[in-house]
Amino acid sequence: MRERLVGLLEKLDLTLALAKEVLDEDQIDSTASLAKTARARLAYPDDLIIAALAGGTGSGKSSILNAISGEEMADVGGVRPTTSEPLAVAEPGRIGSVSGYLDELGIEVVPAASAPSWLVLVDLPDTDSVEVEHRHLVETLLPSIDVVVWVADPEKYRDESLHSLIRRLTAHEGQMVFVLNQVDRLSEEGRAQVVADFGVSLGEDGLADPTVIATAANPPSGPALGVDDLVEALHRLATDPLMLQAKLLADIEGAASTLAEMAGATGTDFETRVGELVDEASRLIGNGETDPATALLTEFVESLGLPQLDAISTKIPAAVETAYRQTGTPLRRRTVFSRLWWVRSRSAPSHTEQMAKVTESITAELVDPMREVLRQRAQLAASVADLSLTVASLTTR
Ligand SMILES: Nc1nc2c(ncn2[C@@H]2O[C@H](COP(=O)(O)OP(=O)(O)OP(=O)(O)O)[C@@H](O)[C@H]2O)c(=O)[nH]1
Ligand SMILES: [Mg+2]
Repeated sequence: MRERLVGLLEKLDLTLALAKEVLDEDQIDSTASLAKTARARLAYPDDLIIAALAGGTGSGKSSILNAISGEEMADVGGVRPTTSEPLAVAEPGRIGSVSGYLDELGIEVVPAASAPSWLVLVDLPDTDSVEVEHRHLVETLLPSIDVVVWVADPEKYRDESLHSLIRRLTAHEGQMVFVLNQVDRLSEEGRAQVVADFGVSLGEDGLADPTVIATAANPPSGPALGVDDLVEALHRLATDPLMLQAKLLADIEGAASTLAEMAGATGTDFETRVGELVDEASRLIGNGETDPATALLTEFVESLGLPQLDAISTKIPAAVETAYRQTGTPLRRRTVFSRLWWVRSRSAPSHTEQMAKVTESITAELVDPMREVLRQRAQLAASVADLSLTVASLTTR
């Protein structure tokens, strides 16, 4: 499978190379960085997962990290938001294999002797903070992480700031686990109700079968609850050979559909329409009606609705003028000397020859460049379609 994923990333690179010819840099930025991240992910071990704790401030992310790693690694606080920089913990022996990848993401990784060897756990700043950069950090980091553990508490599990993020990530359902923390503050009955309602709210976001785990990671009294269940759920993901594949496929599928949208439809009737256009524009130019010809050509280019044709649009008046010169009319018009007019018109090319030259000129100046833009887009669209089909064939396997 690994080779197939590498092959798929090569296809994505080829598609990106075509996209660079057709689309603006900022349109392909996110896809390019996704390709880079996916490649980097394939380079680190697949017998461990990087899981990040995300969610609102005070929900208990740092407390869960401490409970799982068995040490007080992260600050747990009363002054919110407590965590402002992401922090990862890993078993000392695994640090070497992931520190490069995490370093690229700006995440410091520290050793925790009792952390499971198959898990690198990242404590993220909150997702609902007034500190906007936290949210930004979370949004840019999440695509690089294998599993996200969304942590909520009994008061905030229906918060829009959490659910708006989930709705954008439904394709990644298989890489998400939900935790309802601080259940020690609820009665037995209340726990079941809130867990069920959390599941309902996630269903409303578009998730088919979300995993919701009730925990009390750091209750003021009594033992921690549910942390083992969470570890078990994460272990299932870590040992699922299809998990990483599913994540990368979902990422690439998302990239392919974004590119497909931007590549747009190329319009199969272009050749028929352009043939009629050139005939009509040439007739107008032949009659000296250059302004209506310019308007007609401009309207046609605009009707194609492609920003890449803007440069051609601006060349239309000059191209019409060049075509008009092919009729020889400017000379005839400028001449007041009737004898010269007579000599010129006798030696002037026939009307049919003139019209052929006008058509040729319009084609060379405007239609051929339009064809080139459309050809590049068609190539991109074909490449994107090929990419999507390959993803689909691997997804259903
Ligand atoms: N009652 C109860 N309190 C908890 C539990 N887990 C955490 N807390 C408390 O909730 C508060 C916030 O916990 P943190 O772990 O710092 O929460 P956080 O999600 O990391 O918060 P930020 O870093 O601000 O995003 C602390 O006072 C914890 O002691 C729990 O299971 N039960
Ligand atoms: Mg914290």
